[in-house]
Amino acid sequence: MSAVATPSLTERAHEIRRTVLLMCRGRGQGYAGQGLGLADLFACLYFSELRASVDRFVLSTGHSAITLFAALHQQGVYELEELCTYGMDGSRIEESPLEGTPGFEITGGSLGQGLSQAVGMALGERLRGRDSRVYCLASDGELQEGQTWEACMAAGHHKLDNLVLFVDDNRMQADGATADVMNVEPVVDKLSAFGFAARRVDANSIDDVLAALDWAREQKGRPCGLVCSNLPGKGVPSFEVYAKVHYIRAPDDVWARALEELG
Ligand SMILES: Cc1ncc(C[n+]2csc(CCOP(=O)(O)OP(=O)(O)O)c2C)c(N)n1
Ligand SMILES: [Mg+2]
Repeated sequence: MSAVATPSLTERAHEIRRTVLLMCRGRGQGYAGQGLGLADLFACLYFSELRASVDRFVLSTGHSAITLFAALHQQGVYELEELCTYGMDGSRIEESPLEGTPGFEITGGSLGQGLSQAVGMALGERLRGRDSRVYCLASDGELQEGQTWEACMAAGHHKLDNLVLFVDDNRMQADGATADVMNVEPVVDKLSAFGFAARRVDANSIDDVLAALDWAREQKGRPCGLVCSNLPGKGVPSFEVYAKVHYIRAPDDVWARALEELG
């Protein structure tokens, strides 16, 4: 009998990146930069950290759903054939999916709301006496939404140590560099002021992400904030140079070359 080796987290991340490119290739467009940049974080979350049917993941940044769809593909939730209908009319593989789409807790699209919902879930889990942990991904652009800070204030006030906020610190948003549109720094200091245990993470390093998740589980009596530096387009050199490109629309040969570069 031959044993089937479990893929490493590096292999998981690589496969997420490949799926992201194949999904975008279907219609020739999509949030490829985000999908590639966040692949290492999602590999760690979905293949190491999250406990099935216990922990919850709330995607506040709806348009980064492409990464989650790609991770769910490796969990057997979605076939690649269906994922390649990403963004097409009638497909449930929407660029910003609705609550009820398998694997998605909330409706995406209107940014800045997910952390409030995650705070409610974390409070609810605690009231029920469960040891569930709630993880929420919000973006640097979403920090410009006042509601995000209201949610931070509530999380700090209620000492929600079952809540982890990831800030996708890719330093871009739809209209350019976040620092130019409206600076959100210093994020670690701001989260700390709202009562979080907060630190920066290199979210393109599997080791750094795993160490940060270990650190987060050790924090007691306050929520955690992990500010996740990542490079949009990571792993595909010709896309890394689009570091400030929020949405990529390109002819088929560009996607074919990107897949070759990824290897
Ligand atoms: C409430 C709300 N305001 C504005 C928008 C329009 N919008 C879509 S994406 C985006 C940029 C958000 O920043 P970020 O998530 O950091 O972008 P990325 O890093 O993915 O480029 C904006 C403002 C929206 N979807 N929802
Ligand atoms: Mg951003």
